[in-house]
Amino acid sequence: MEQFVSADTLRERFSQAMSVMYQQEVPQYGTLLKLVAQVNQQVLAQDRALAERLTAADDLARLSVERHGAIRVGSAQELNTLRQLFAIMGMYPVGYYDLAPAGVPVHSTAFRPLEGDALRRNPFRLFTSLLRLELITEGALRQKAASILAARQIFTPRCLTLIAQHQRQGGLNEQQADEFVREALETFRWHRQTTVDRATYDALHQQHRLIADVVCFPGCHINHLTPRTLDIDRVQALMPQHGITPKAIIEGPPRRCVPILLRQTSFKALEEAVNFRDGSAGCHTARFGEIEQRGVALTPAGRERYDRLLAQAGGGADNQQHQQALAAAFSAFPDSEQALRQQRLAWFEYRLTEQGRRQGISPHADCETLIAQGLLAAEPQVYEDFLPVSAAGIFQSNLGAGARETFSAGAGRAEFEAALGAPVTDEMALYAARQAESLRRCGLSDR
Ligand code: OOG
Ligand code: NI
Repeated sequence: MEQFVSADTLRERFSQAMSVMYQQEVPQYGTLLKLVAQVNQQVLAQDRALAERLTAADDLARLSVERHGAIRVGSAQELNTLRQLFAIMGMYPVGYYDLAPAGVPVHSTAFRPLEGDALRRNPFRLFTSLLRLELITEGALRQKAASILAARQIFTPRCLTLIAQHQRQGGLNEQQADEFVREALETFRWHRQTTVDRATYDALHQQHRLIADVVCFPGCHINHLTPRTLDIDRVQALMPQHGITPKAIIEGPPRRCVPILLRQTSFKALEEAVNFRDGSAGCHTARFGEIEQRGVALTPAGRERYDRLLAQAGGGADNQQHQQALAAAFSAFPDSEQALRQQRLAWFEYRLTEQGRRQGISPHADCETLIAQGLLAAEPQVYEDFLPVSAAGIFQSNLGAGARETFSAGAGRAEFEAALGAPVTDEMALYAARQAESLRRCGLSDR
């Protein structure tokens, strides 16, 4: 029987190829990567405990690989084919994010690995947004956008053949895998040549900048990649010295002793030269670089409290004020692993310690008591998903200072899943299952 290349290996190769391509396309992203690596080295030199934890978790080698990227597509068919393409790399749709209420005419999911082993091997995921054409108010323009999208094919013929072949034979051999990565990459490449004339671009841009970005190009260019930083505040502060203009604020929760969820910031999208079909030249602003720092995943109760405190904190004029307002609001949020466990605000993964295995434990024992006795250990589960308010903030920072119209669109999730051709996995169910499974392995009943 033929040897197939594993999904994890394909994802690893694909994300590497994407990174190389993006650094060539957007040199400033390469500068950001260097800055992030520098700051990571400084943090590790100053924080020996962290360095040891990362080494023990076998995380050090993967510190510099990208954690996520983002793309935007225009039609159900495109989204549906992406689902099939990403499945080959072990990336499945998790979570539903409706950004319309925040003034961004898209809804989204993240294609990502589901299992702990796959995430550890390479966590690369793609935040994928589907444009909601129905939110274009002017009928003629909506029709035009739809027909432009219907006429384009964002996948190479060979890529489609390889997807079908994978589905038939259950995998790809070494040579097909190489070809698959190369062909899949083409879908996400930048094209300086638009598929429309200047007037069409302007009309769509006028409706919403994002609409022009999705509709006017032959592919769905990768619009950013995001490495992991060990100190997001420091990188944000250092960006200007490196000729990089950061967005005004760091999105997400404030800095904490026990980091929660996801903090992210980006640099402003660059103006890039494009050519229109009528031969005229112009520019387009869509592509940027981002960094992220992840913390523990929150339970529904924890998440509800996070959302409430975030709304309460409001926004500050600049990042410093914003972070102060957040810190004040989040003083009401417990900041120790023990409190997060006891109040069931965050998800953990449990394992018996050496002593616990030797001694054995009663299935109904209390977790905190066992931890205090040194029989049980709890590891925070990293948040692997996204935050709609933060995502909207990242989008908005690249959409210019135009008016923020909000859209309201009902039945979003059902429509999205119909376009996708599959349900999205509920992220909470994944964290809950992982915690329950870990308790079961310890011989403890779920609580
Ligand atoms: C996606 C913006 C959201 C994130 O990390 O939350 C995002 C986009 O601009 O297409 O990437
Ligand atoms: Ni992002």
